[in-house]
Amino acid sequence: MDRAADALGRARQIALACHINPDPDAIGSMLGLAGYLAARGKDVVCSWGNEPFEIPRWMSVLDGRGFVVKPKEFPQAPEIMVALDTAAPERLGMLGANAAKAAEVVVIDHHRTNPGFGSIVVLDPAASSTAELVYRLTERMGGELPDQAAACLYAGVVTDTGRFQYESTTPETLRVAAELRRHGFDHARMAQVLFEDSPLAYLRVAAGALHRLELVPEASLVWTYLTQQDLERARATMADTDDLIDVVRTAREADVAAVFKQQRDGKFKVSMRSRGDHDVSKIAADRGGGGHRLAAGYTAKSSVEESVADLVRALEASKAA
Ligand SMILES: [Mn+2]
Repeated sequence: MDRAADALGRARQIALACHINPDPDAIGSMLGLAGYLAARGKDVVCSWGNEPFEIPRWMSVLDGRGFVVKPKEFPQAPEIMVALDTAAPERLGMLGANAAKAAEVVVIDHHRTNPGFGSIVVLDPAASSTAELVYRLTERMGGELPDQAAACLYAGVVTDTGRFQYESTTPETLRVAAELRRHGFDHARMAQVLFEDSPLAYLRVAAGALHRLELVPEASLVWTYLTQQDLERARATMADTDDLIDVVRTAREADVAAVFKQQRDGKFKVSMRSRGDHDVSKIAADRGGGGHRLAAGYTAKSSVEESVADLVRALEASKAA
C-alpha cells in the first residue's frame, strides 16, 4: 500500500484499467481512483479491454465518463498502469498487451485467486471490494476525495457486498461506506439504477431459466442454464442476466447455486454461489477460473450435461475432503 501510494504520488500520467465485462466494483474503483488522482493534478485515463467496447447502462450514475477512452486509445506503454479488481492478467483482455509494456503495474484487488501479478501488488482477499481498498489507499495518500469519486467507490462497495449482506462485510467495510456516505451524492437513486432497473426482456429470460431449474440433492446443487437462443428470443443481452444467479441462489434446498450461460462462441460460462459449505473458488480455479470462496466462476470445456456432471463430482469430492 505504501509503495502504491508512493508510485502514484510521484507519477504525472496514470493509466487505469479494470477487468473485461466490468461490474460496478471494477468501474467504480477505477473511476473513483481516477477522480481522486485527477483532483491531485494527475493526468488520468481509464479503459477496459473489451472489443466491442460498450458503456454499461448503470454507468450513468457514476461520474467520470470523461476519463474513459476506448482500449485502442489507451497508452501503448504507460509509465504507470493500475489494474483494478483484475484477478489475473488475462482478465485485462486486449489491455494485457499494454500492461506487459508498462514500466510499472500497480495491481489493486481482493480476489483470493489473484496470483499477485504486477510490480506493486495491493491484494487483500479479506477486503469486501476493490473500491474499499482504493478508499484506504486514498486515505494513505491524504488530501481531498471529490464527491463524485466517493460516489464511484460507494457503488463498488455496495454492489460487491450484495448491499452489505455477504460475509466479506466487516466493521472496516461499514466504516469505509460511512466515510463515503458523508460525501454529497444521491445513494437512493444510485441503488435504484444499480439494483432495480431490469428490462422486461431479462425478466422473461429469467422466467425461462427458472422454469428449467434442476436440483441435485446429493451434491446440494441447484442449477439452470441460458442459451444464446433464449437471449435472441427475448431480445435480451447477456449483461442483462447478471442478477439471475442471485435469484437461483435463494433456493433453500441447496448450498450451491450455478447458472450456465452460453457465450457467443458457444461455450458455457458457469457462475457459482455457495451459502457457506463449499469453497467454490477452489472448484473454479481447478477449471481455469477464479473468484471468491462463496462466489466464483469458470468457462466449461464441454456440454451443459457433461459440465453439470463434472461439477457434481467436484462438489461431492469437496464434501468428502
Ligand atoms: Mn470486486
